[in-house]
Amino acid sequence: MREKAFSNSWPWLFCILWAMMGCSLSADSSAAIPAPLQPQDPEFAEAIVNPFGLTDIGNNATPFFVDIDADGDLDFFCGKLNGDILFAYNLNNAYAPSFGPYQTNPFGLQNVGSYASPCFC
Ligand SMILES: [Ca+2]
Ligand SMILES: [Ca+2]
Repeated sequence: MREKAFSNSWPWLFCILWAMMGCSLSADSSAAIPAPLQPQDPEFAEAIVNPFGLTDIGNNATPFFVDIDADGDLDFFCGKLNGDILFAYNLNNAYAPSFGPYQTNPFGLQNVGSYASPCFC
């Protein structure tokens, strides 16, 4: 009987220890953990226009990035409203991309008439 009473007291003992630890942790952790950001208070860095050497190619641009030369970085394809597809190699690397000059309809691609939208699967 005494053994059973002892085993029944473990949950209570655990709760008491947990509460004691929780009290000390909550006092320390409240100062260390910053308040979570709220969705209504986002902070954005200043906008960068045409980064990585890419320039404005007009309305209805449909960019797509794929590693066409298998060198480990993504290269740039972009469909145009007039049906052309522009292409630029990533001349740097995957971590700091820098794109070369645009080529129009390379690799045997042809103008598709309007609203070109390249996609690689
Ligand atoms: Ca590449
Ligand atoms: Ca490259």
